[in-house]
Amino acid sequence: MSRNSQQYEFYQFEELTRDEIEALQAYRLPKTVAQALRAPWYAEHLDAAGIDPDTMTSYEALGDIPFTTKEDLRAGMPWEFLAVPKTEVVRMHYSSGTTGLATAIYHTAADIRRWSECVARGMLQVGVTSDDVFQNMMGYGLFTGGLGLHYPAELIGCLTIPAGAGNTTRQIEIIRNFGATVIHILPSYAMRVAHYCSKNGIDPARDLSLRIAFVGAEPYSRPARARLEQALGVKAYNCYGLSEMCGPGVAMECTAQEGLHLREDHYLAEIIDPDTLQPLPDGEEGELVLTTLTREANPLLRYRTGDISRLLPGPCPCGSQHRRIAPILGRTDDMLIIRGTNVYPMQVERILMAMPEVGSNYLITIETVDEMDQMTVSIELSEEYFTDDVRRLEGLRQRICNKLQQQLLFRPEVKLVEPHSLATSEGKAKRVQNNRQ
Ligand code: DLL
Repeated sequence: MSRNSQQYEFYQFEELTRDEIEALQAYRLPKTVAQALRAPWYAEHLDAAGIDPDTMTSYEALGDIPFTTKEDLRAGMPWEFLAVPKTEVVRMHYSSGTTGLATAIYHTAADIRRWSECVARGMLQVGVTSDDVFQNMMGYGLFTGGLGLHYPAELIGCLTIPAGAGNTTRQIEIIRNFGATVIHILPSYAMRVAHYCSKNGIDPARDLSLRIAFVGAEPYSRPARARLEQALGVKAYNCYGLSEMCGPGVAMECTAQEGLHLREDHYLAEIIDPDTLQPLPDGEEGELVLTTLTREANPLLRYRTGDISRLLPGPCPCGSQHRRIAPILGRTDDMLIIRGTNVYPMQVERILMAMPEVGSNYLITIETVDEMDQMTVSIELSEEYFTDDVRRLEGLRQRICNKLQQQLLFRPEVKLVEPHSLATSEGKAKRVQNNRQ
């Protein structure tokens, strides 16, 4: 018999009213500031900024607190941000470091429990039950994608399979043998699994028992999600997070799939203009800034995530009153400035993934040619469309160039390549190669 979400005590926080959420935030913010003051870094910097935790009882007061950046975390490595004695720490994760030196984040036992409950709420919200068989196809280890969904799945009572990333033959074998119904996977890896299935005559909708995929850790567009859902016969729910904020589960999609609900009783969110650092109103795109509200070991105040999103105004059709963010468009440091135009790889992906002629992988290369920036998009063709007919290929190439030009306001070079010929990686996909001088 399946248990429903109401039977999990921690699920009640999902059902708070707007007033209750805001009251809880106002109650927790001064406590979090006081906790942060136990860390040497914040003791020094908050004192210098004249911050008194007792006055931090409103969203507006938050604006007085200085931002914390990834550079600050690096400068404070390894212990400056730790707010509890080392003996109280039970786990450490290390951020992937794709944009520079990695940083450590520490957790007490209570931090781990709260993190698990946050993620479990997101899983329950889309209908995961203790009857589900959950196969975690994300890397285990310092990366938070593995353990970050493992414990929540166990908390719900799922049969939990720590498959880890890669080895697609074995993944499919396990899905089949043990009847996995829910998976957690990187979007780029999901498309490789889909390709493996089609190459081996497996129709996931018919031959596998999958129904839900939690997909995150890297940006992907709506058309890419539609492809993934179709190819694997699942409903795919976006899951966002970052190591600095525990990991996955900061925000997750509900069944309405109209944005990702923040777990606002644990994270306070702001959107700022990354240039002026001023807060932006709901609905405007900018950098997501997060403050932890319950973390003991590593409280972070106004942490600049570097991720571009917006707070979605208005209530969600699902009824939850936790606010939503739009899917992440990219990182501030992913933004390419080409001939004076700002370009996010996701803008390119949205166009490509909506075209059935295009396969699942693409690579943007930036070079300097005659002292000018040149952007080349190498695009895999889909297997159905792959042809020797040069005229047809040239027609398609021109069509893609035109669509990209309309979006980007300059004309990139487009190269069509064979299906599955671009390099793939076990971890997060690399979409941009910057060879600019
Ligand atoms: O990627 C945590 C995670 C694991 C999230 C599994 C979701 C699922 P990091 O390795 O520290 O942590 O990388 C964090 O990845 O700042 C975003 O730029 C990006 N990212 C994470 N989730 C999404 C998403 C994990 N759903 C960085 N959409 C973040 C877009 C995402 N980007």
